[in-house]
Amino acid sequence: MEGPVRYESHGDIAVIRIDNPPVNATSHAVREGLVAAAAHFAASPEKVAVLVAEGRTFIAGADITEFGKTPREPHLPDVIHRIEASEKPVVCVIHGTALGGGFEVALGCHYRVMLKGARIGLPEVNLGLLPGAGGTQRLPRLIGIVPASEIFTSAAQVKAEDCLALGIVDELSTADPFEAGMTFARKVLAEGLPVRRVSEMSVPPTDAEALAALKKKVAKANPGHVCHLRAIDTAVEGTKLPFAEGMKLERAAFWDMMQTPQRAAMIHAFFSERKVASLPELKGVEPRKLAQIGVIGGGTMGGGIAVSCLLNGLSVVLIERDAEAVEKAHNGIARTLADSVKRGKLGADARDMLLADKLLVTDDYARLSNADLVIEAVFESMEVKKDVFTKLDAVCKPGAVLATNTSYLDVDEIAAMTKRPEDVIGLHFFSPAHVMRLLEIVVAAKTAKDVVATGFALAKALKKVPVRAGVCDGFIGNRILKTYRTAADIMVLEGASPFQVDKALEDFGFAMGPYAVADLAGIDIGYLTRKRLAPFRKPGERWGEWGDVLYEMGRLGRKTGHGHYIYDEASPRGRPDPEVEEIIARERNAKGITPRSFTDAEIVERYMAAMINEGAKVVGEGIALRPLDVDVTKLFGYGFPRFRGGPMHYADSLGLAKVLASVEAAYQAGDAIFEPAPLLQKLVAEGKTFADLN
Ligand code: T1G
Repeated sequence: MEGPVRYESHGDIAVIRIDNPPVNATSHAVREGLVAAAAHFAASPEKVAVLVAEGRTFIAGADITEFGKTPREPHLPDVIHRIEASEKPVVCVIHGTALGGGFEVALGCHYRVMLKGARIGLPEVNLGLLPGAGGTQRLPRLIGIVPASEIFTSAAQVKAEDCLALGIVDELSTADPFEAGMTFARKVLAEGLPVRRVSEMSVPPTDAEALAALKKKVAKANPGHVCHLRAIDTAVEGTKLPFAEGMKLERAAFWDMMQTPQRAAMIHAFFSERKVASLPELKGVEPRKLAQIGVIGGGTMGGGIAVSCLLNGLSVVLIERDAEAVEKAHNGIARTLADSVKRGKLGADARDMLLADKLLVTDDYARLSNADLVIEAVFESMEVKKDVFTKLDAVCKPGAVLATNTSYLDVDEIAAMTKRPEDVIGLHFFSPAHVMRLLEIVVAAKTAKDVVATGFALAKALKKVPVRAGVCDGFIGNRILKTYRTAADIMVLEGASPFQVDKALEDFGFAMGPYAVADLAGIDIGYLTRKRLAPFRKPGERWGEWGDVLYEMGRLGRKTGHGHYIYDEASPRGRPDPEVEEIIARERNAKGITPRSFTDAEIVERYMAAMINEGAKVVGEGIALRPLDVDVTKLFGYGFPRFRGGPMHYADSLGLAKVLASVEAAYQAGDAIFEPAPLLQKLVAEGKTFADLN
């Protein structure tokens, strides 16, 4: 048999091997190969078949690159039906990750062996889909509707031991897939184990209360998504029917989800997350060694960066200005690690080892002499940064990478302070740095290629999503944030309530609206940003100043229990403060503005137009390589709703001509921030999309 599926005969045992790198996805060729192998097995003397996969993992799902294209027969449900219908037992061996259609293939086999360390999952909801090859019909028959629904609505990966305990698999093994399969097949032969079809099993009784509670939890955890609850309904309604009817119901639901913009958006997010990490310019470029990391500053960012390094196997030397600050920084890191232990993310012994062997907090710069990469995370002042980089230039070994965690300052200017600007790079982490996955890698004019490669290697080591950014004020993320944040302020000045703005954007899918975010980040941050940007404002540019009033009133947001919202026992998540509306009304008055009402749709349109237009400028100027880099930045660093794919993907879904019209309308209203991006105008003129530039 040619192709990615091979058939081998080992006496009474047939071995069917799937070999479709990188993750054995069930591409068209694999599906055809499995159908041929099933037919061959039926016609051959072997008495039992073992299904295994080559490489690092069993089938990791349907081939996502085929989605959105015309589906080709055989479809996966039919392939699995043929395997399950076999009159002779079929055993599969799961290693690595059996996900989505891969796990559904396993559910179609009569027996499942799992290697220790392997995991299964049904992550289709991460792609805006639901299991479409029997997952919602077979898994409930094996373990019940509620446990099955927990698996396919959480997209969680279930460990081997738990799979055995749940009855999802029959045996665990520490052998390699082939040996594990052969051993179990011999047992099937020796004990005469029969064909056992999951589709013929009856569904265990369902605890209606538990099901209702799960639906409530799922709806709350996935606001705006359509696939999660549809998956549960499909399992519940489908398993009330004969299996084949249930499969039809699942298929219909699957195709409904396939047509949704959410599916397109989430698959765009899936592949974009991977594309940002592989830069053509870094092909064949070896990163420098990364074992010991230096961190300058033990505050919120420095401490978080140190924890992220420690939790991912790197040793850390953290520098603070004096003994008191050293102790404070050490205790801060110890507290964060203790929290990881409490949440079961880290063992107590491992924590003790990290603090004892992997972390050194000191005020002695000389201890950085062995560091491979040093990340400066001190106060955002160019003077302070320059002082630090002068010291680093003196103590760090040749070839050490010198990085700044600045969130907007000029990295070229910082690099120029050293005798080795080619070794300087920006590594912009997001708070909390040991949690937030985004890492903006800011490439300065003189940064060497292998230093860029080292930044990306660090991102991989820290399990971050790296986005390459050029040097400008605020790089990709914060530069765009400034613009749409100002657009929101202008709408408030014109009459919208900040609370309406937040609600409209939260309904659109953002985890938090801009004013709730301002309260979380701290009103003082916004105040300092406005002060810093004041000298650069263009004539006629409008901005909101009520934040300065809140600042002067000492209302700094959540940290003081009062910002735009009031945070107290009655409302820990905050309730709108009517006094803020009064402060804004006074500002409108002072500026001679007659307020008007806004619809939620208008707020979203104007806010997104600002974001997309600035995104187009960032791509047009080469600060971001492609529109997908802007999407990934907003998805992983700024709470952009994943089911909309990111601002640039969202723009394509709206139609760029429509977006440009919104931008031009706002620009004609006199706001310089809406000056149309040349790239947006060009794409509209050429009838192209942002996707064409990815
Ligand atoms: N289809 C096509 N390509 C895939 C793929 C897939 N399912 N999974 C991974 N790749 C590519 C990926 O783009 C990358 O390519 C390379 O493999 C390595 O991936 C009917 C409809 C398996 C845990 O959602 O979660 O089945 O960038 O960098 O970090 O019900 O990939 O090298 O060119 O991520 O080791 C359900 C998706 C599909 C699993 C490995 N399955 N994949 O992680 O490597 S829907 C999924 C993953 C479905 C049925 C439905 C991860 C991984 P490139 P990687 P990794």
